Amino acid sequence: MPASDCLFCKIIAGEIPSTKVLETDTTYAFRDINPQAAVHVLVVPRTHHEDAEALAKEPQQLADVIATGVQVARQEGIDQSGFRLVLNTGDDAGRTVFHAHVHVLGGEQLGLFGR
Ligand code: D5M
Repeated sequence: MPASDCLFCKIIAGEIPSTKVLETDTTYAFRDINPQAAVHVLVVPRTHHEDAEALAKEPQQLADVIATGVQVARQEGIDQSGFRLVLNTGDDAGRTVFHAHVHVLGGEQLGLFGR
């Protein structure tokens, strides 16, 4: 079920432009508008799940999003050099969009976690 006021639902529906990286029956991957690494792609489930907690209740969807993230890394040529999959949840993590999404980051040496 798309949420009518959800940015990423609108991107999936093609109502807001995005730079597609790849898509599957259940997921859509596109370039982050504000890249934090040489490669920064977002992977979203096509169905609206607000956050990681909601997505975790749909194990197949969660698996599909992770599998697409790995496929993105392979397609972008960073699967051998290394990459990071990130799911921000809640205020302390700086989450800004309320449609679950996995960040695929890589293409250069990444900084450490935390502060
Ligand atoms: O990350 C939300 C991410 O979504 C953040 O890295 C910017 C990205 N973003 C926001 N709007 C767009 C559009 N229109 N296209 C592509 N990327 C976008 P979070 O984990 O919620 O902090």
